[in-house]
Amino acid sequence: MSTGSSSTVDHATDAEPEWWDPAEAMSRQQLRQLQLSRLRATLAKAAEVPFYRERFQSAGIAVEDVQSLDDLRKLPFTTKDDLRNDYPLGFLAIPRSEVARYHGSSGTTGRPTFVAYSRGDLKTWAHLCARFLYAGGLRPEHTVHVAFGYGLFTGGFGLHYGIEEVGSAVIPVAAGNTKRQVLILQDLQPEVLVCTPSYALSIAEVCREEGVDPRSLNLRYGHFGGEPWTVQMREQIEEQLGIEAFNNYGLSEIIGPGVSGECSEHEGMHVQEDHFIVECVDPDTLEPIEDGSYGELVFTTLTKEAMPIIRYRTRDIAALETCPCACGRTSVRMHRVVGRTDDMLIIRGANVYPSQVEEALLQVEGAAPHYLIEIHRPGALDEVTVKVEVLPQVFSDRMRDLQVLRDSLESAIESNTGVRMRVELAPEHTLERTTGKSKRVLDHRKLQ
Ligand code: DLL
Repeated sequence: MSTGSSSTVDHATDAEPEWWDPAEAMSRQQLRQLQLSRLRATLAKAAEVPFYRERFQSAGIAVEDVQSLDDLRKLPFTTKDDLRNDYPLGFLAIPRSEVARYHGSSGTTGRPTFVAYSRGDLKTWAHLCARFLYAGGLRPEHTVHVAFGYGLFTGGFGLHYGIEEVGSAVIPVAAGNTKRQVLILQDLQPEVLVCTPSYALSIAEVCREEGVDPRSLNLRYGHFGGEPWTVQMREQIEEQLGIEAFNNYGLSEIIGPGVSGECSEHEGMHVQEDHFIVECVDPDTLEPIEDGSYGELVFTTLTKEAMPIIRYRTRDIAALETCPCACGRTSVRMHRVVGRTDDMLIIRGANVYPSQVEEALLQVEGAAPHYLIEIHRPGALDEVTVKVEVLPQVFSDRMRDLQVLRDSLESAIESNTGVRMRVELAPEHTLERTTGKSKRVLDHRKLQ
C-alpha cells in the first residue's frame, strides 16, 4: 500500500480504481500508527526551527515525550501572528537553496505570509490535489478550466499540478476577463471548472449576458473552494451551470488546496489525514470539541519538509465527522466551513456568520446570490443593512411584490440569525463582482 507521494493508479487496466491512492482507505489503526511516526519525525524537524525550539522548551516538552497521538495536546499552538512575527521566513526548516517555490496568504492588505515548498512538498501537494479531484469525478480523459489566480495565491498552481497528476488536460485560464472565460468554455469545451464558488456564479452570469446558456456548455463537474459557501449557494451553482459541484478546502499555511475535499457522497470533505492531523477546539478555551459539534479547526502537518507547522489555529469554524463514509475512504470528514472567527460579526451582542445570512437569503425565491452586509453604529446600537440583488424578472414587478419579498427576506434572516436586519433590494449587477474570494461584509464600525 502506498502512502507516499507517487501515484498508485494503474491506468493500463480497464477497471476504474475506486480511489486515486489506496492509502485513502487504510484502516484507522494503520492510519494512527502512520500519523504517530510521521508526527515524531515532523517534531524532530520542527525542533530545529528557532521558533519551535523555544516554544517546546518553554512548554517543557521534548520531542521524545510525544509517545502517542494524544500527546499532541501537550504541544503549543501556532497562530497567524506567530508567522507574521517571524516574517518573512522564520519558519523555514530547510536551507534556502533547497526551496523550490514560494506562495503567500491571500490577505489583500499589509504583508503577505510567505510559505515555502521543497521539491518533495510540491510532489506531495500535487498528489493531494489529484486525490480530491479524482474523488470528485476527474478522470484522465477530461479537460479542466482553471479560473483561479496563478501567483502567490495557492489556488491556481495547486490545482494545476493536481490535474496534471490525474493525467487530465488543463487550461490555465487564471482569474479575470470573464468574457474571455466564456469564450474559452465554449470553444475548448472543458468538462470541469475550477475556481471560487462566487466566481463560478459570475461566470454563469456573464455567460447569460453574452447570450450563452451556461447549461449548454460542456461542463459536468466543478471543484470549488477558497472561501465559505453554503449548501444553498451550491444548489444555485449546480442549477445555473448544470453541473455537480464539489467543495475543497485548504489554506496556504498548511499546504494550500488539498487539505480536504468532497467525494461523490457529498457528506463532508475528507481530511487527508495521512498528511495532516486535524483537531477541532473551542476557540475560547482551546479544549477539544466533540465530533459533530462546531469549533475551530487546528492542523498539524505530517509530511511538509520546508515549513512544518504544529497545531495551526486556522480560525475556520467547522465540525468533524468520524463515522465511516459510504465511499470507502476512512478519513475524518469536515463539514463545510461556516465562517472564520475573524469574520464572525457581533451584532447587538449576538454572534452571526455571513454564511447564516446567505443561507437565509437563498431560501427565499426571488433573491439572487449576490449580497453585501453593511454594519453601522450611528448611536448606541448596531444597525445592519443587507443589500441583496433581486432576479431581474422580480425587480420589474409591482412595488407591492417587492415589499412582500423584502419582508420575507427580513423574516428569513431573523429566524436564521436571531437578529433583525434591514434588507435593501438592489437591481441586478449593482453589487461588485469578484474574480476570486468575495467580500461579503463592510463593517463601518471598524472604519470609524
Ligand atoms: O484559499 C487555499 C485554497 C485555494 C483552497 C483554492 C481551496 C481552493 P488561503 O488563501 O491561505 O488559501 O486562504 C485560506 O480560505 O482558512 C478558509 O477561511 C478559506 N477557505 C478555503 N477553502 C475553503 C472552503 C486558500 N472550501 C482560507 N470553504 C481558509 C470555506 C475556505 N472556506
